[in-house]
Amino acid sequence: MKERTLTIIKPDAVRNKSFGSILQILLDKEFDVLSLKYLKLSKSEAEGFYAVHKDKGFFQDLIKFMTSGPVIVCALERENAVSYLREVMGATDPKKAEKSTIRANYGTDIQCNAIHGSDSLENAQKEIHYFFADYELGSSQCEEKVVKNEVVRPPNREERF
Ligand code: RTP
Ligand code: MG
Repeated sequence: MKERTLTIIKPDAVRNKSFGSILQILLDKEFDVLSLKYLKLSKSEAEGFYAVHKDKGFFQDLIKFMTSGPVIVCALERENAVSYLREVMGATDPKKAEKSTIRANYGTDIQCNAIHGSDSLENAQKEIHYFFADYELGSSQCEEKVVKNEVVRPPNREERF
């Protein structure tokens, strides 16, 4: 069944310019991109996103890391997207991750591990809506709404030029 999940390409992978390669891997693994944003998380956005870890010893370091530079947040769709993304990402600690995984190839250590992926379908829903409004998730949905409401439709390419 097709599922949606959320990935974040973390500040380390944006800083070292491996985000293009990571996105290409996801496309090659047949994830569809529903929406994508390049942004810098505020402290409160990062704290809210990782609230489940607020009592962990690594929480403050994690927030500092996640706000240290821009990230790319991306809503993805695929068959079994949640578990397959986790498989493609590899273990949290890149040193323990399977050799072919994104974290093994692009991560540095247990904190700077290049990529986030939702860990359950329920969290995926919550995390996608943390960053994206419904109308941002997929151009086909937008077009359908525009046509139904008989609002002015975006011109096609020929009409625009
Ligand atoms: P994520 O949520 O980012 O996909 O990572 P994950 O499920 O594999 O791991 P999780 O336990 O949820 O940890 C969230 C992120 O916190 C940082 N971390 N640092 N210093 C440490 O011991 C430590 N442990 C975790 C990592 O950036 C990890 O991905
Ligand atoms: Mg996690």
